[in-house]
Amino acid sequence: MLFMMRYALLTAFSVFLLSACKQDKKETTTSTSTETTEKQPIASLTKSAGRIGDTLAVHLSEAVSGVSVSIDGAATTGFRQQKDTLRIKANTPKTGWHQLIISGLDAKKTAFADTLSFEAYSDIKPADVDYTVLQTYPHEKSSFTQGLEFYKGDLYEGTGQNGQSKLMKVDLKTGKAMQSRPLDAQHFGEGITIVNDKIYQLTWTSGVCFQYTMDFTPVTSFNYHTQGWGLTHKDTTLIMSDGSNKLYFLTPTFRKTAEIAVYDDKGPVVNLNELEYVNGYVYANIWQTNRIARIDLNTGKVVGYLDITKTIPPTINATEDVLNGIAYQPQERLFYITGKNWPTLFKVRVSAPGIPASVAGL
Ligand SMILES: [Ca+2]
Repeated sequence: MLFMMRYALLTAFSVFLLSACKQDKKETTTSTSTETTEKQPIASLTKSAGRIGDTLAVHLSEAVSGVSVSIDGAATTGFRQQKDTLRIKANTPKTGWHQLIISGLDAKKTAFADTLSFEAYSDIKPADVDYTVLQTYPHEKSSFTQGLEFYKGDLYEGTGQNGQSKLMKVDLKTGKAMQSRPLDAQHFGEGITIVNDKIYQLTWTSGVCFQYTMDFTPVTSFNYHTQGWGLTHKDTTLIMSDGSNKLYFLTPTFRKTAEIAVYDDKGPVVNLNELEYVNGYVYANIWQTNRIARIDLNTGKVVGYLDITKTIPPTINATEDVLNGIAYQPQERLFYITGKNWPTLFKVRVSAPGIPASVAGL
């Protein structure tokens, strides 16, 4: 009996010890994790968007010392500290979102590093790009234009709408299709471009780009995870839009290699649609507007806008049948523009400060 009581006491004591140990461990763990999670950032941006070259104001919640600043991983000396505010020059070469890291010693002389983000708008006021209509050509009113491009002197067009989407080689003088291939009804055709005798045609929401030979025989197809809107190319790099303010750079087999975010001096320029690459710039139709943006591919900045309001055919339903279709004819150095279901294709000469005569055909 005595033995059993001793055993019971010993067992109870052991259980108490074990649970006390567990409790200690639990408390220690809790206290450590609380300390880590409750550490608030010291640095915060009072305004997270501004133009390139603007000064960003970073509020500091306590007295800090030995401050270092980096933008996109590169240390910068372009900042000064005034009491509880850091003033940092937003000198980024490209528009879009950038990473800002503020590090140093906090009030207790403990190292801190806070990561912030800021959005850089363009520092350029876009120029007004003027134009002159040199000639008009008929355009099929049944063509819901989504892609337009010259290749080796011939005009190619891709059209949209489920059940009506086509790839066409168009006779410029008559506007009639010389060659035409319909897409299956489940696909809504979008932008086209031609690289090394291979035609690429995007689809809007199918996530598929079709590739054809020059006689419109399907070769293969590629998949992507965004919507498909506009398509053009620089050398063998495909450039694609998806309705956002992004342009994506892709290999000929649709592997993404880079992207840029397009901004003017007022903010992101969304709804980038049909595209045309010419000498370092992409010309982009902006969906549901009468404007074409001229975009510097090195910076993401819109450097000019071409507004074609005065040229819109009066008979069209301007809310649906929007401007969409830009093709550059390199031999003539002239642009051809049209819209969805427009009766006319316009040959135009463009002119603006910064557009060299070799592009504008001046
Ligand atoms: Ca085009």
